[in-house]
Amino acid sequence: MSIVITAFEKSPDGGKGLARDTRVRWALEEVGQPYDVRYVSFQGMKQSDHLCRHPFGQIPTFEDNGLCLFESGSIIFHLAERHGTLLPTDANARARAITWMFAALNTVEPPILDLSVAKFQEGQQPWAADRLPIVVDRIRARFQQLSARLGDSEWLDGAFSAGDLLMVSVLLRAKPSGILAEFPTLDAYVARGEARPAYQRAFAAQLAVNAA
Ligand code: GTB
Repeated sequence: MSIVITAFEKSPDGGKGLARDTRVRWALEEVGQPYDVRYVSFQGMKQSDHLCRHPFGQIPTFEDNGLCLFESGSIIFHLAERHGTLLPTDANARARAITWMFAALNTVEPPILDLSVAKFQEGQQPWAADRLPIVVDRIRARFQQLSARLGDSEWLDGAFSAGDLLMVSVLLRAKPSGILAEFPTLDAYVARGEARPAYQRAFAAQLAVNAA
């Protein structure tokens, strides 16, 4: 087995699969590539042997035959390009699927991440209670737009792609807050992603390590 990824020694989410190694595991399962996992602690991530793999001292990373990558989006893009099935072969359809990968990471994920910051990093600030509804409303506005675009479609643009894999992964992070459930179209879309056998295998693999 030559692919090695990194993941939290113990994810703070206790097995909910919300850390970003899960999306990489999911992509590896979708493309049928076996992998090993090197587990790292928060302290270990900041040590030189991890920093040489990840300049920002984070997980996940990906190594395969001398290639070392970081950033979950780039790892999934690499897997999709190298192993097929996660990106269409038609050039225009492929460009649209890649567009959805960027949309997931650049347009939908930031307001969701902002909620974690507002709750867990800024929660004690005197202005936190005023800011929280603003942050939540930004997520709702994005979800409204995404929901309108998805409509009755099964996936974002034709067959399931790396764009869907990233979008579902990003949306999952909004599940614990209850905001995802406010959008039945997106809730059902995420459930379709979670029902995929490859996702189930990825989820089970991280759960085996992270369950409290
Ligand atoms: N843009 C990078 C990517 O997409 O790969 C972001 C990588 C990143 O944020 N990694 C996080 C990390 O290593 C883990 S996933 N953090 C440690 C550090 O920065 O020191 C983020 C995450 C963490 C915890 C939960 N959770 O408990 O629910 C969810 C997501």
